[in-house]
Amino acid sequence: MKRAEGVYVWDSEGKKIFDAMSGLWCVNVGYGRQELADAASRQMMELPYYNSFFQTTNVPAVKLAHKLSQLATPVMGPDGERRFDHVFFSSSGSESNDSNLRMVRRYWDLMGQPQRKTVIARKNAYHGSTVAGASLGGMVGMHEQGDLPIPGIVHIEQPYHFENAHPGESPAAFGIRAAGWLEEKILELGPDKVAAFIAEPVQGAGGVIIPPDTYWPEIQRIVDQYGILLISDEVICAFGRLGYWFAYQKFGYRPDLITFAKAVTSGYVPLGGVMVGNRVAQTLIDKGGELNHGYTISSHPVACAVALANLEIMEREHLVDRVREELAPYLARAFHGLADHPLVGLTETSGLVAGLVLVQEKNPVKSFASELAVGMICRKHCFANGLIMRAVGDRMIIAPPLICSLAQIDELIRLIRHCLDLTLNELRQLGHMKA
Ligand code: PXG
Repeated sequence: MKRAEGVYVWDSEGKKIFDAMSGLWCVNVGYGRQELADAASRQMMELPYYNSFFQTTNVPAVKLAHKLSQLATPVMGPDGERRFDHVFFSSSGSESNDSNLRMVRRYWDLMGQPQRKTVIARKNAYHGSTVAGASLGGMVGMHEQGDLPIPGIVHIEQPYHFENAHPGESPAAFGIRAAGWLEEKILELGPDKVAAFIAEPVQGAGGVIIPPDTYWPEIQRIVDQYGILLISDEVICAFGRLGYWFAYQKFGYRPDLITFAKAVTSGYVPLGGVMVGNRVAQTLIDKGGELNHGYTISSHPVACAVALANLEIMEREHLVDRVREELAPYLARAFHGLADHPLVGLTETSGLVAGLVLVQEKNPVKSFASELAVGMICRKHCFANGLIMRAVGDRMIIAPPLICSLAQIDELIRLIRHCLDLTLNELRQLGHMKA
């Protein structure tokens, strides 16, 4: 890719492409924002770098931590208020989840329960590419390379109704049953051995897997009952993607740790981090003293300055409210309109993420043989026709920038339909679909 503006990127042959993936789920304010370049340049001249070890910090980092803690509004629960007054900065989602694993284990050591080591995660989850990130993630293809997961990380099945529900099981009933897999795993391991549960509010890289409404409340009940920490990995879902600053606000649960990265700077410069809830923060600080953890680039002043400017744009342009009130309902209506296409077996949206499943037959549903890699056929047509849409198996997914106009959403849906038609034609020619 060579250059970009708004929701479009241009490749090295000069071809204009609708970037319906916001880069990689991150360019929420769109491309070409002068303000972000200015913020970086100003900060580079004022203080390009200083470390945050040895009791030092820098002005943009303090301001950004304060801003983020205001956006991560407190939630009330049976054990009191969960507040997010502390932020640990890193440069990526992976490093943030590595930090989470260390903080969680340190927390339980300080609580006098060092045997609580195991973190429960989910199959098909994505939590990063470092050793801890890939171990927490549930991607078989990553586990196969490098002898992962590391000990002390186990996985339960994902809440994917389309694949994992019993015939005729309602989404509501399935959501409760899927959350129950967490309870089963806790009981199997022994509740006094379990440190935390980590999950994405909506699984992104796994193919936009949207849990039924009943799932998160039941997960909250279970983590409360067994007293385990809850890590909400919001690397994709935070900063307006689902119509809220943070996704726990949409689903109404109470995380202890919130992973963020990507759209905190709209991807313009690398920055990630963890919002550390009061339960963990107080223990780490009051009982633990110094936490021997940090990166050279933690709290990078330029990254923090760009993040502040990015959040300012989002506030000034009311992007989060706009997603929730206008764009998400508009996209949902338009995207569900694709369900009449012969290839489309399911359409789902949440905020500004959406996924559809390519199927060979719709009634009853018959999936394509996986060797056909039908998603890759569709993706090839998308790329060739000016549309970036991701394929995850047979699921085609999008996460467009939050600055999309309604006309651009219409344009996006037209492009998707056109590429579905081309895919259908190719599959017919190959004899995999009835003419
Ligand atoms: N958690 C989640 C939920 C993510 O989506 C990470 C952690 C890791 O962040 P870093 O910054 O270390 O990459 C991610 C990253 C895909 C894809 O195929 C998604 C991600 C990364 C690479 C590919 O959709 N998400």
